[in-house]
Amino acid sequence: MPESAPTLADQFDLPDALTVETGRGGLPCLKIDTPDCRALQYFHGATVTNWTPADHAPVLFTSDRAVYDGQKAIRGGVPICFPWFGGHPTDPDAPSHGLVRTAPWQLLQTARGSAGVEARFVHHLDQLRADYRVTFGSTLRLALTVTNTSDSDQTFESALHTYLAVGDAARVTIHGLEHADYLDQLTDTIHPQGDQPIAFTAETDRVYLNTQATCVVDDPVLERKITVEKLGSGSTVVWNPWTDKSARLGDFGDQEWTRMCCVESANIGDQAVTVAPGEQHTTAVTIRVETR
Ligand code: TA6
Repeated sequence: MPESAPTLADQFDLPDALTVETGRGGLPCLKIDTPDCRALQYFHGATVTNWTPADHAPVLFTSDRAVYDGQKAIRGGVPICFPWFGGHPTDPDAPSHGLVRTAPWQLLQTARGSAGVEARFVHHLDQLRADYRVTFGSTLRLALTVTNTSDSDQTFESALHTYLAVGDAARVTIHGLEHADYLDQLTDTIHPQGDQPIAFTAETDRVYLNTQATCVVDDPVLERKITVEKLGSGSTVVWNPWTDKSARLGDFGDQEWTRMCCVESANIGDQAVTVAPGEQHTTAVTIRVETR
């Protein structure tokens, strides 16, 4: 468990920009408040739960029913799926989406830079180290760097499981993945996306394969476009639970599916990453928003 917020504040607070605070559930978090944006990042899972750039409504969605007990993954923002995505490949008792979204991360550094306020967290697993640098400004930059600290090759999956806030999921379109193939996780079958953008008409749970494409979520209700640009990610996951799955999620409101969609920058399956001893791999995501 990280140290208490007050002791961390002395080391990491940045005047007029960032404070270490006690957040929901008594969990420590970083509160960012600058002319460029307001944001929150919890030590739990290093989960960014809010990013609201100046002159815009919140860009990330976090469920009103999210649980902040220091055990469960926070439902919303940007949970980090690592070192596997979804179910563990061999251990049915292992937690879904890996080990780190439900663990406390260690805050290493806070700093101001030209792109905004930066926070650096780290989390150590047995053979891999995860360094996570987030820059909060007029754009949101997320960089997950995995280092192989063992003496043999290590293969991992990852996803920055980004929940985006939208006015009505049934009316958004997601552009950029035209002509990519996707694995439909609901049927375990592969399909071509074709030349049309993605639109939600039912539960949608797709892993787009072997794509480095930038995605644009076009939201006619909030009259904005959210761009998700990525480097070091070969898969993109698009998810909306729609009605029935929403009703089955205890930490998600039955109607909250209308206010969110996930566009996740990932490395899954054939796009899993293998790093040699001492080597590193970085997935970097930049999220920006513009009025339509
Ligand atoms: O990213 C899509 C997905 O894999 C869906 O299958 C759904 O399970 C979602 O992640 C959320 O997973 P969670 O374990 O947080 O409920």
